[in-house]
Amino acid sequence: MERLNQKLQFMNLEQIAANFQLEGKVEKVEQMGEGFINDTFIIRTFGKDSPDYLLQRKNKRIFTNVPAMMENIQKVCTHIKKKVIAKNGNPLREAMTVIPSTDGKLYFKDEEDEFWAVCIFIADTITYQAAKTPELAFQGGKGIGKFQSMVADLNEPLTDILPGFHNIRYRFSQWDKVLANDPVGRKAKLGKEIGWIESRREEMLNFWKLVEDGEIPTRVTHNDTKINNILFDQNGEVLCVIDLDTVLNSTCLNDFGDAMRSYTNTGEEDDSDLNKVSSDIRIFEGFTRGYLSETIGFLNEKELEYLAFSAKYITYEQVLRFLMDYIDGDNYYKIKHPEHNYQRTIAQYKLLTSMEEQYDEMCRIVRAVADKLA
Ligand code: GN1
Ligand code: MG
Repeated sequence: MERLNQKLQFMNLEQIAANFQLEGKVEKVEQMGEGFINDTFIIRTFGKDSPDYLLQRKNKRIFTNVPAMMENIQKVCTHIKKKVIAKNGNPLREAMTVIPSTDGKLYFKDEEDEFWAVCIFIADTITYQAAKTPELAFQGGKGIGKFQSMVADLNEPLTDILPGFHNIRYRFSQWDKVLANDPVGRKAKLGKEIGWIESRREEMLNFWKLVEDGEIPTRVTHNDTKINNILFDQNGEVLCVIDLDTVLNSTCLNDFGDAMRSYTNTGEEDDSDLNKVSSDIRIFEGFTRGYLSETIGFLNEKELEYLAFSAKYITYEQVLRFLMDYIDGDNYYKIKHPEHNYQRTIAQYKLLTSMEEQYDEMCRIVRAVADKLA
């Protein structure tokens, strides 16, 4: 029975794939990855003449305007491709390629109103779940920096498909509502953890005020710069930044901070052994060197001043988001067990405190790297 269900699902996926302008004949469709948000599959085609493809069912509860999201992605990819071509690069490998549906849209909407999108699967690449060496972090930093510098002159407007995504003022408005409702009665036992959030509220809002006031500028940014969203080539260099669902206008600092949240963590994002979790300053330094080597030319003085802070900011935001989802009854992130969001919360909090302990050193590193490049 299990096998039969699998087969049925498999057949449905093939039918979904048939709605896109694919080259070659589909061999099979397989599940891929373990994203927290979307469902991802790989479409294998027969033979070497046609590429394989990534097929994604976009989470429409989170992405409430998939057509606008796909438009954003297309604008960014088209822009990057032009730059890659100008440098004699390979636009099919150094940029994502969105495949239109058979009726010429950037997505396909199925009978159940689910949204699907396809892009070319870039073969022969390497992805990492963690940055084990400063050298890898350096390359990752270059990759994100290069991405930001390539899209810095994108003039076409992007739709704000996730209003308030890394905006802590917006996150607090959600937080306050969830805590007031306490829908599954979890709040009472979480006094200490709620205190972690409240004791830093003002510090975080003070930072965000600089963004609101324009002292820290808003640019085109990726907003989900975890290391597994970067494709490396066989030489260990960054080929392409993927997972562009969250490309938005925001501050570059969020991309830096989110990368530091994932790259520098010596444990897992949801590690059950807190002793394994800490922020590795050597990785921070490696990434900073790579990142600033690509961005020093356009970042302003305030951005440099707050670069190290952004690591704390995004890690704090992630603690808040996981804890908020736990209090809310686990509606946002996919979970593997009932306490998963709580486990993620405390692991990310451990990471945050590790960053706080090393914050002066992080600031010193940013300054030293920037001065050297200036
Ligand atoms: C989500 O889908 P994924 O795993 O790349 C989330 C990020 C979080 C991350 C936590 C749209 O990213 O913001 O940082 O999980 N994406 C969205 O690992 O909420
Ligand atoms: Mg991802």
